[in-house]
Amino acid sequence: MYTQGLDIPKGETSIPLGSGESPEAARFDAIMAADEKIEPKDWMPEGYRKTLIRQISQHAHSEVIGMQPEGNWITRAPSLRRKAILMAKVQDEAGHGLYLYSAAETLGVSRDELVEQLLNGSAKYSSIFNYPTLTWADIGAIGWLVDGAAIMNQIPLCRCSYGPYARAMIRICKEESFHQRQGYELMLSLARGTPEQKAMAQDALNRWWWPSLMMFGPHDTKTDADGMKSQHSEQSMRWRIKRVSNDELRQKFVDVTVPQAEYLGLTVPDPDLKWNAETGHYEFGPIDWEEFKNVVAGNGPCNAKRMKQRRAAHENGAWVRKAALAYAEKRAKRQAAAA
Ligand code: FAQ
Repeated sequence: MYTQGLDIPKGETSIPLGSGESPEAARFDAIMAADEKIEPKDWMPEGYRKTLIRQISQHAHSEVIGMQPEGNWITRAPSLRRKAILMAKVQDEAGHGLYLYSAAETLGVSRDELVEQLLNGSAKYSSIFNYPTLTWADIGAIGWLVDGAAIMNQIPLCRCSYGPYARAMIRICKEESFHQRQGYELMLSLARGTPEQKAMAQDALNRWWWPSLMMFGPHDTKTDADGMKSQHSEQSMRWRIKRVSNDELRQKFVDVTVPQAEYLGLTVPDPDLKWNAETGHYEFGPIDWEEFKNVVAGNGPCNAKRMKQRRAAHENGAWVRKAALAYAEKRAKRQAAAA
């Protein structure tokens, strides 16, 4: 059974593509070289398959766990319009989880196995969803910053070399774009509202800014004193799973988002933030990787709560899975009898 983590067979990490030793591997290499898609029935290196299962399943888990911080506000949305928008958004996240579990299943792993890995703690989900949504402005900040970061990361995944993942990402990105806009619009309403509402928006930006930068994952190279470095990027980029590195995406996000904060009249909580006219990019202060490691290790503000709620939802949904299975069996029997 597939387990999470860097479980790539020895020797394969240093091989750029399929290795070219067999006709199938040579074909894999040719598909990569032509920048075409690998499909489920194509031969693929074991490391490629495992890397995809790891990334796609972590992504699926993130979408599903990501419903919790926002779901927390559905009953307290300040108007019917805001409630309808939020409900639609949270439902979209569930849909994203489903497309992604389905894409992962094409790699020969079952959804049950993947869910089990999440529930037993061997699979990760995005660090960002372990932070609390304390005020209504947090819903705006999630849409603007978290969905904004998610789109930045996911647009290049539409060109991922694995067909089912790339195709799932195209639809997901369209929906994420609506999510980002509704978040920004919510922040704009608050920023143009009463002084208390503007302060609430600023407070949400203060709390979500740094965790949003952490979402992109560790640095590409070992630049930090604590040695945080992306382990998978190099190989994943050779396999054209990742098309743009963690740091490049983070920088793009900062460059796009800082002017948006200025338009809102809000201050990005980073005293080191400054425009560099020579590079054409914003420079920003150091990321607290200790906080990131701590959250990923399960010790963030809401990890225990998120997993408790996810386990309860799984247990409470057991009858639905049982009923769906019984129905499928009944239909299959009927169809067999009719044939
Ligand atoms: N949190 O070597 P790398 C969303 C782990 S969806 C936790 O750079 P990789 C929509 C990483 O897994 C948000 N762990 O890894 C939404 C690895 O550990 P492992 C999710 C993280 O895979 C909005 C280790 O660190 N998006 O927001 C994180 O090449 C609102 C080393 O890292 C995706 O999953 C993190 N932030 O690059 C929903 C997008 N970052 O597995 C609801 C697809 C890194 O060896 C509401 N995923 N780690 O144990 C990706 O693009 C990549 O997997 C990265 C990480 C970029 C996240």
